Amino acid sequence: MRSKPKLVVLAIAALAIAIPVGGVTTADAVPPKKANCKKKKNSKKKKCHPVVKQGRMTGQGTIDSAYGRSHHVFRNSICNRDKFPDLKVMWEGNRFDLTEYSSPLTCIDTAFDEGQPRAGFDTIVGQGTGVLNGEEGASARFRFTDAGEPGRNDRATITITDADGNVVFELVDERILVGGNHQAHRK
Ligand SMILES: [Ca+2]
Ligand SMILES: [Ca+2]
Repeated sequence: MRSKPKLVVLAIAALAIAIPVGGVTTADAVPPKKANCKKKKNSKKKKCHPVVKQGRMTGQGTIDSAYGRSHHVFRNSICNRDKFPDLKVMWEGNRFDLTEYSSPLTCIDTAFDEGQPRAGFDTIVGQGTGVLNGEEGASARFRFTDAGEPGRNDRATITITDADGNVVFELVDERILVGGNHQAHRK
């Protein structure tokens, strides 16, 4: 009957795992940020787009908006990585350079069609810190979509905030109508 105490210990261990302290697991306490989820209209449910782990997007675009004519460039934005931040945004004599991602770049496959070449995704979502007109401490959130060719159907969403937290530039789902092209790549 030597195995009995061992069984009791195992049972207690199993109970300890099943009932987390305070009834809240770590996963509950820190909900993951889901850049790929959007709340559906007239529904409490969120629709989540598939996240793609491999690929990259390159692109640039010129847009006329309430902030004047702007130009954005990203030369090599790699899915699921936080290396090589390279977003530049220029408008009306202002310039923002992304210098660090605050989380890995998310690549998602939405209802848009990236066209050729097939990349398996069409949209990148990212955020990070950077330099605004030579001053550090600014930040940006952005979302770029490749909707195939020509580039005029590609989309850009950008919010740039200065070191004091003021929004200094914003595009919300604007088509790149003046010129440019976003291009998703599988590798
Ligand atoms: Ca798609
Ligand atoms: Ca495109």
